[in-house]
Amino acid sequence: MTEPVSADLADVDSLREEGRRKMDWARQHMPILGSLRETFEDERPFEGERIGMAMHVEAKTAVLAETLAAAGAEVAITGCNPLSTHDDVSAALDAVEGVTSYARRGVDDEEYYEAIESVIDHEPTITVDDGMDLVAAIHEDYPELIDTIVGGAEETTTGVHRLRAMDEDDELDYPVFAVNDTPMKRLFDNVHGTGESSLASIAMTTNLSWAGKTVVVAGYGYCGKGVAKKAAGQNADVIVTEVEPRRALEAHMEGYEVMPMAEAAAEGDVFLTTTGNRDVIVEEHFEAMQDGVLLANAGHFDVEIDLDALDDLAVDSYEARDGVQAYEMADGRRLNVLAEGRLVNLATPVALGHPVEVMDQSFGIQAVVVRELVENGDAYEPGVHDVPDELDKEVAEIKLAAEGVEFDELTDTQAEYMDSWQHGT
Ligand code: RBV
Repeated sequence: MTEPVSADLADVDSLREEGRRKMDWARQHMPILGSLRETFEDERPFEGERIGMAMHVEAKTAVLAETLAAAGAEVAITGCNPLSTHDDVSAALDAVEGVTSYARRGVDDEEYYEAIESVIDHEPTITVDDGMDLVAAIHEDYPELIDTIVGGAEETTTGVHRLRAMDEDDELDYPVFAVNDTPMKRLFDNVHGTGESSLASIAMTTNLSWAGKTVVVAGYGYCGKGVAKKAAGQNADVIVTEVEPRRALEAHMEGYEVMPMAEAAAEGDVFLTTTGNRDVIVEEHFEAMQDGVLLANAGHFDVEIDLDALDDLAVDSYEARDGVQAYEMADGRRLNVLAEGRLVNLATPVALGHPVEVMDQSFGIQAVVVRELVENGDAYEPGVHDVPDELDKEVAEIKLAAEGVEFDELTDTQAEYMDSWQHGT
């Protein structure tokens, strides 16, 4: 079991101050959570609930945790990636009434899972996950808690993918909302968030330019689309690799070059994986790459680039810059891996995660989904559930109101027309 982060850090007070400053900044740009928080503070709808969270513990996530606590919940949180925690934010969050944070940056696998167990020790009634590690640990090691768990929410593509596989096997024993799959999340967070923050993190970590580069984007799902679009927008030539024929065709029609990784390997200056699958860049690709290439991953887990094979091929390896590990090949070529192949937008030393505005949307959905579980949890069977469309629209409307954007409403005649099949030529 891990101690809360505050017990574990030197100079906690100044860390807290810095963490609080980051949270205050994020909060100023999160009108959706701000609006929900006002009602939550008045009504305290989560009184008596214990919310266990495993998420990237940085400023925006901290604002979500604080919002859930403001609604009356007892919140226990840890990280969902060994490198994405901001210790100052974790310390500031741990000082918030009703919140305990166990997140530390740079934990090893054992410490990572110990912190998850510490969260589970709070006996959560609701889980909020990013990647499904919390749901998995509860089902594997603490199944006795499942009876009192109302439900959960899952933030990311990989987590939803794992949950659906678990559900198919009839192994998922409580309801979980697929927050990732709802429009207000994935059309913004996955596309714009991943696109902007991955490129920003790579640029800040390397101080290198996008213009004039050839960027190979592996995977043309929502994340890959965002990365490809933003890289092209920064004047890079973009190559897309895909395994799904319609996505390959979409990328082709969008104007990108599409080719197998075996060919792209020799062409690229920067490689960015977004597939959610393992072994996307492997030995045969490393062998074909040019000197000086950058290798980075934007998928949830560090399985897309085969670092063991790269390590075996290398005659030397050294830290070329903070967050950049160079692997030198026998022929002198250097292949540079960012953030140990972990989520590049969150795991480099300078990474800040997705921009605040998109996380406000994703976390706005998280907050209303938790409210739905508290209010109507009994109505949901164990298994993966789509976010009810009304909740997704509610969050969109709060955001539009905050932006001062007005939009049209259907007239009664239009609504009737849309609902009928009788109107023809
Ligand atoms: N993500 N969180 C952040 N807190 O800064 N940035 C990205 C943050 C989430 C995003 O929603 C994505 O689905 C997930 O991280 C991948 O782990």
